[in-house]
Amino acid sequence: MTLTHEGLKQEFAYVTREGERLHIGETFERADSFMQEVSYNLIIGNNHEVDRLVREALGKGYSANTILDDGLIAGMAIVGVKFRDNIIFVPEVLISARAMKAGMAHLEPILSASGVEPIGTVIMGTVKGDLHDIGKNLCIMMLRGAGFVVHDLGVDTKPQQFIDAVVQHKAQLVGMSALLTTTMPNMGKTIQAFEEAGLRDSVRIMVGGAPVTARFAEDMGADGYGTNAIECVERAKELVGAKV
Ligand code: B12
Repeated sequence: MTLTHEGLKQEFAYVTREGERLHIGETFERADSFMQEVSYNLIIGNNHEVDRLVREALGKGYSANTILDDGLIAGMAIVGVKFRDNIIFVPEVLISARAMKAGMAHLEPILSASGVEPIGTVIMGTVKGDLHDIGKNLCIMMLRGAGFVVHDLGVDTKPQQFIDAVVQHKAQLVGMSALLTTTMPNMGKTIQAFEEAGLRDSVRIMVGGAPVTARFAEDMGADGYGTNAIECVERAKELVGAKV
């Protein structure tokens, strides 16, 4: 693997599990030294530098997708590993999340700009008890870019809030995000609430978030599942019957 950035080499040393070394290593394999610089600054939480580098990268002709995947998300993968292994704690993760947002602020208008007719209305939210919103926000960005109208309910969204929003906006689709194994069951509870309200047949429901699996999605009665923002868009298109 070609890791040219000295700081990132040291950060990668925190990734010790075989599968993770392979997966994260593959991303850095295709990331050039400039994208590695973006990742490194995200990991150390330097939001001003991430802001500057992302602007510079766009100026140099890097695509928004490349910067997102090979710079920002790749860096966040190492942040996740360090957080899990107690090398860093909540404050450091929040500082990296702030750096991620600084970079995403430049990418969002590009990823969202499509100018196409709306192909459907989606209600998106992170489920009750869960405050993670970076992945959900990425999905929203990509859905808007693909021509969906999206109403964002934010984090810690109760089942009734999803139901009220669907009724208010006459939405065809609901997207739920969960990042904690303890909040995943709240997706199933929200689906149940739609059933109890007599609205289950009038709406399609998709779910996602790092711990969610296809099996779990199926068991709880969701209509679709996706592992990333691209799949979120693909699922949304399938579920509203649009051409993928
Ligand atoms: C950033 C972060 C935080 C930040 C959140 C900031 C924010 N504004 O989001 C803060 C510091 C607040 C935080 C807090 C906590 N966190 Co946290 N956090 C993370 C971290 C490092 C990154 C998550 C992230 O943003 N990933 C990047 C995004 C792009 O990926 P993603 O969310 O998976 O989203 C993608 C896909 O999943 C998919 N997707 C997402 N949603 C949807 C929806 C649909 C419909 C579809 C189709 C697809 C889809 O598309 C997205 C884009 O590609 C993860 C570790 C990790 N690597 O996942 C831990 C992690 C999720 N956190 C964890 C924990 C334990 C916590 C805390 C309980 C810690 C504590 N002791 O307080 C609290 C819980 C707070 C709460 N009530 O929610 C654990 C969860 C473990 C578990 N098994 O449940 C993790 C896995 C860390 C770990 N390895 O231990 N966290």
